[in-house]
Amino acid sequence: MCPKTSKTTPLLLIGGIGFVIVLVGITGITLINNINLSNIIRLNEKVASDSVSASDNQIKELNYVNNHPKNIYLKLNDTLHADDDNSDDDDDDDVGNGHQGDEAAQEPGGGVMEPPKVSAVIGSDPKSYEGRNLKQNQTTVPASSAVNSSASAPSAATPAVVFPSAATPPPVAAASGPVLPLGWGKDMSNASSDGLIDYEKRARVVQMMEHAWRNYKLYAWGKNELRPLSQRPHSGSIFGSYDLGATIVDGLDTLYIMGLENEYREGRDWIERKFTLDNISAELSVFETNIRFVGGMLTLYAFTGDPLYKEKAQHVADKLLPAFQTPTGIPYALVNTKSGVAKNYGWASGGSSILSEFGTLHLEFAYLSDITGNPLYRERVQTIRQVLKEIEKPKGLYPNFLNPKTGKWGQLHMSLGALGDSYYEYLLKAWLQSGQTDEEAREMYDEAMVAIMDKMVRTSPNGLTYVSDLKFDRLEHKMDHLACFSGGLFALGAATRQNEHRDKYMEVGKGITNTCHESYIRAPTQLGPEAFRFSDAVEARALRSQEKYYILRPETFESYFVLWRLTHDQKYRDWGWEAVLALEKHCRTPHGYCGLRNVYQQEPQKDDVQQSFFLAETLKYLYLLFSDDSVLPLDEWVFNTEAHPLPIKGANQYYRQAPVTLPVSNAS
Ligand code: DMJ
Repeated sequence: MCPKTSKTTPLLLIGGIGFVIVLVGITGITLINNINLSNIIRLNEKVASDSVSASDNQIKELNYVNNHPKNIYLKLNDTLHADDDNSDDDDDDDVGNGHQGDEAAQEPGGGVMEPPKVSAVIGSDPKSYEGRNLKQNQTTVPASSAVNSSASAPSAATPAVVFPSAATPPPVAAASGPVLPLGWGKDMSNASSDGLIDYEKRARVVQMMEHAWRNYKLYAWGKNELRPLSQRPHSGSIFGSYDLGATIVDGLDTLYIMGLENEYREGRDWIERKFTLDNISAELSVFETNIRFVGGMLTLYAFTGDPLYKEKAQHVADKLLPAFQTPTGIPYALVNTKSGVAKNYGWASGGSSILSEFGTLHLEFAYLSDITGNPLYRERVQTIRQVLKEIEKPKGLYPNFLNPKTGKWGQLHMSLGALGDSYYEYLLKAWLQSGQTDEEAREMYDEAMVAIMDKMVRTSPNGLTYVSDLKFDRLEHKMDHLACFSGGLFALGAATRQNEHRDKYMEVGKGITNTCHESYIRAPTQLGPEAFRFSDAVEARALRSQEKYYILRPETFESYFVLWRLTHDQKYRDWGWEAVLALEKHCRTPHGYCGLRNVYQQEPQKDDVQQSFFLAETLKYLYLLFSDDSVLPLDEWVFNTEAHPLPIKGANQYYRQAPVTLPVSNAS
């Protein structure tokens, strides 16, 4: 034994040394190749640690092929043209293609698809508006005909998955079933046959989204927002330091629409395993939590049919319900997720609730009732509606403050910007969401907007249309950036009903959008200030230091998008592209996007906050601006105020209505 051992020992030693040399060599090469990937590795470690308990069968089948909104058309046409001899097999050519002063401050292409057609009054009038149409056929397809019909392997027409960035990390865990065939590479090689997709510009927006998401993942994963300069989480946001993943929930539908599959999977996975409001004692804004978390989850549920999102939406909404326990049913602004204690902001006029907050719950709560079968949520917002319908309105206008105990108005301040804005938005959109059956909402919208046009919309000496705030009887000739969404709102009001106000709505909508663009191009940064004023001396410029900032807000781009869809006037895309370039020049940093402290400086200081709405809204609207009209068509989808698209009842197969059940919520 011993001699044998002594002979073999040197051989083993030599062999071992050789093995170690080879191993070190391989490792060295690998390290060199990966030296610039350290951040990605770090990122994947972070995700992997989150994923440690997730087994494959916990990852729900995503079923993009059948459920992705871009494929609605393929499926619809498969159904509608099944017997159509004229249809060719060219599917390959189808391209999937603060409101309250917050912090006090959407193809076809060849094949069976026809080019987008339209109606002037969306969904009802066969004539085009200004010769432009959206989509003529408003088709309802039984849910069974398209959704979940085949979780099959990708067909020959399914393009390879090509992701824009080599830095995209691998999936956390493989999902069973087909993989997302969004076909970015095919789109690019096929070029636009109908001229409606601006591939290059849209790809740039996708890259921006990747950059924003990647850095959020690196430095703030699971936290609410990112501080790009300090490369750490932003705990001073409206959702505080609680790990609610606001950027994940807010940005996830944008990832889905853009086809960023890996990123989408990571976000869904985080929501499944980490997102909860149980066992935390957070004092949350009812409004912000609703529009970002409930709204985000509802859109994801509509897109995917994944019950996870329905459950989470209901979970969040239930946490908000205690805020509605007031004598009038007008909810408080803030609610503690543990105790259920609710209250209003100390600064709000005489303990008032805020119009843009309690008035911006209707879309989400109504849809939640329809997909859960629980009427309770709709009842809550219907109560708010009745209070607002019956209350006397000074000069036909809605003041920003309403006391939830007395049901009386607070200070007579009216605004289409901070504190008022999205209330008006939800009147029109509740009617649209209902399939244009909620006439009460449309009437309230028309009455309010006619009063606003009369009392608050003005034209500057040089012809700029703006909507001014009104304080008691005095116009303050100032317009908030937040009010820039109203260009699109007026235009959408015009495009959806042929009434006596239609031409005026369109004129005002275009005018406001133009003015907001002016507020951008009059700043050296080409980005617009938080508020801008009109006087004999200035037009569309901020005067006060505290209104010169830009926090990555979306409202102006939202109006560019809506006006583009309704008119196809190239200028709206040009304006959007100007904005993309300005964002890239001034707001992009190596680690995400920041707002600016003063848009009038050549080299403005950055604010070190990447707002969650930058991913939810700003980049989504810019992406849709460069997409064709079949991506989230406006006669099938209505956007909540955080740009989360919700399906239109009777017009959209993804509405996913549930049978009505008895109320089950125990949180009322
Ligand atoms: C978003 O949260 C929503 O658009 C809200 O209605 C207003 N404020 C921000 C974006 O600026």
